[in-house]
Amino acid sequence: MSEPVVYTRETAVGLRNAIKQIVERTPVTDIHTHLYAPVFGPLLLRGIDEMLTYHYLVAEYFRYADTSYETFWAWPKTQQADAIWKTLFLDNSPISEACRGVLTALNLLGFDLASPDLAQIRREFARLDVEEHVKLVFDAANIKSAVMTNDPFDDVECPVWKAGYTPDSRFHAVLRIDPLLNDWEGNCHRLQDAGYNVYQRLTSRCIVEVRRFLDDWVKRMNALYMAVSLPPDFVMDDGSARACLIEEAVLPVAQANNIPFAMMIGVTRNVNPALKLAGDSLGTASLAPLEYLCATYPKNKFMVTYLARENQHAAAVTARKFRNLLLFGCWWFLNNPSLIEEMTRMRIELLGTSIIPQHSDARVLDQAVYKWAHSREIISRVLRHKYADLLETGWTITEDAIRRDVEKLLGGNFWSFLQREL
Ligand code: RAT
Ligand code: ZN
Repeated sequence: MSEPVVYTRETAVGLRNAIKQIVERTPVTDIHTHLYAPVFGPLLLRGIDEMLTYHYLVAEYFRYADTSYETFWAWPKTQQADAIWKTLFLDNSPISEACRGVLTALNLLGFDLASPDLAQIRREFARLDVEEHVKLVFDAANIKSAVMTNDPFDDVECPVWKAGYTPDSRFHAVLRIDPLLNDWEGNCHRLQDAGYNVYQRLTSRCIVEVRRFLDDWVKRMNALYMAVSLPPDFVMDDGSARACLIEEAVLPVAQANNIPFAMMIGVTRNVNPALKLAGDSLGTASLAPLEYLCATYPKNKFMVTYLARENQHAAAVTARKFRNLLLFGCWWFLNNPSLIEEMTRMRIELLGTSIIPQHSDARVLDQAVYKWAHSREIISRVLRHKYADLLETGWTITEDAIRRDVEKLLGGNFWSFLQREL
């Protein structure tokens, strides 16, 4: 038996490297992505052109370029990617987080960036078959498994599920229900088309059918949780179809299947429709609906992330009050080093290790590499400072304790909240 490695005030130098190594070497469960198992075919985006046309970069491109929106969208994807490369990487320094991310991903995937040749990069990506590519990225990002975002209304996705999906241990499903909750009137007919006896007025018979729909899909997908993104003005006491559906259909089905309901709160969709997917923005939300739900439904489990920086402190305080609430990730516009660091530090100060500090939200396979490289670096730094503070008190830290903490942060907390074994 080897001696346990113990760190004290005197040996603090070794601690830094130990934390870094443990954080890098601990495989992560990426709890919210827009990646898909290879069986979903074209839904799994990958390669340089997809990375360059990521909507985060499209928005940045229009900060500099005077191309009209119509012209840009009419271009084929490679032409869009060429324009973004030229504008954001060659004519300007690629120092925004989304640009830097492309470079980190390329670097860690083995490309030489000293004199980058876009055509050559394209050719090298084109050589990778999908299985090779998934393995390459999961190894480089040290991902154990990724959670997809699955839409039962998607015309490409739905037939794959219906044909009898063969589970892929690298990818888990989530039942995403934005259309149902955010526009019941506009989407009720889609349930009707699928054979559910629903109508616009949410009578108790109709609710039974919505529950049947949700339950069928949770089971078909073996969904780890149900999820929705919500606007900043989301409330539970407005008598809306959404509030009714959450209380009468989503929460009972979630409870019956022992799965959480995840709410991603604060997105204002389409503030600039000309930007398409890049046109969404954000707003500060009220914490009241979350407090109401956690308090009224103690047998339900809630996973929550807010999009506005202004909501982060209150959200962490709310998580102190309710053990059926698990905070996750630095979502979208918060996925920037300065904000990840601030949020992770603050969350750990208020909640210890009982959080999920990050998810990648990757839409393109290769992005997972940079999202995790950048976040791991920050999580290491914050932990280093927190453990150093402990050493100052005379407390000692073992490597096993660090490993335990990091495993919780990078997946353990998620799986124990779900009460599932990976
Ligand atoms: O982060 C993103 O890429 C957004 O476009 C959204 O997908 C968001 O994460 C969401 O899940 O709604
Ligand atoms: Zn997302």
